[in-house]
Amino acid sequence: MIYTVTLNTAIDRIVQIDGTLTRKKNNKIKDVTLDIGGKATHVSVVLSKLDIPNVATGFVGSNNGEKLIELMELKDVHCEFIAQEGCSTREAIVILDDSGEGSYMITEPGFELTVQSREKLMEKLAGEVLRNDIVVFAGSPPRGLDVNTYLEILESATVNGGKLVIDASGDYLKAAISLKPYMIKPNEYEFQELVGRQLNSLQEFEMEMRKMLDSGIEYVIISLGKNGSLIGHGEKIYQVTPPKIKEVNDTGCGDVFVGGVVAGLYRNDSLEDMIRFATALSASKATQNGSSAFCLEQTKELEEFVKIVELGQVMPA
Ligand code: TA6
Repeated sequence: MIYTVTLNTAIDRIVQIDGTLTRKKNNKIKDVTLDIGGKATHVSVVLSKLDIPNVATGFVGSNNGEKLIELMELKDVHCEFIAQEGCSTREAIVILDDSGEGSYMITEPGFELTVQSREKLMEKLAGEVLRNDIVVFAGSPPRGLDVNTYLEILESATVNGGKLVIDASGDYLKAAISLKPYMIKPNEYEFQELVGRQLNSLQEFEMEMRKMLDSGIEYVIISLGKNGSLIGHGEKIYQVTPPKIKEVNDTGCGDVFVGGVVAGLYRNDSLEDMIRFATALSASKATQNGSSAFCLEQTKELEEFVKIVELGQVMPA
């Protein structure tokens, strides 16, 4: 089974502005829609779309959590969230305009977890996650959750041999590394923060990635936004360039990419097939308005335009 855990779920309010968002001007709204937010939730959307069994868990607030669950069930995601009484799931405001320069994202901090809520989640994960189940933790931690408690939650998913996939940042990512996760997916800035220095060339990234892989992390994936990703597994490190598309909304692209990678792992795809699929899927997401929207037919078409180059290869003379 695959579990996706969103500790700080969100409902995305996608606000489409007429023209370019400008300060000191009455910016007119063209359209407002609600979509799934919170990162690991998006991974579940991808898996469910591909008929891959998965459980979406984490926390919602009892005041409006039903709305998020409704949005997820519309996309056939099986939800087992823990609802904390008297709290509201946060809103993430995503502003799109006609500038073609990407979205603005403004996120609320979310509610503080009670000890009871987090114990419920830990019991659930410790009791249900079996050996070799994949458990994806993605997104920001809830307000006030300290690093040690975050680590305890992660550990609860590993007691019976669950494999951790971590999309986190800062001290939380650093702490997660101590558990030798199966996969990490920082962006380029988060990775540099993790290794504690600025990396000035592809070779420097490659070197640090190799150290991480040698330390026992199976997959080290660095997302580079529009520039694609660096993907390392075993001895191999690839530089991946996505296809050119007309970007509409970049929000959620990284999460959908993780969903594509996890789907590839579940299907036992070759590394190259997995990379190609996840990258094309994420590119398809960027062409859509919604933060959890993508198109599988378009993904198929985009796959052939994904460029994959293996790093560290000695070129024939
Ligand atoms: O990556 C996009 C997204 O999942 C949005 O849908 C939004 O809800 C946000 O990220 C939440 O990110 P955060 O880092 O605050 O957990």
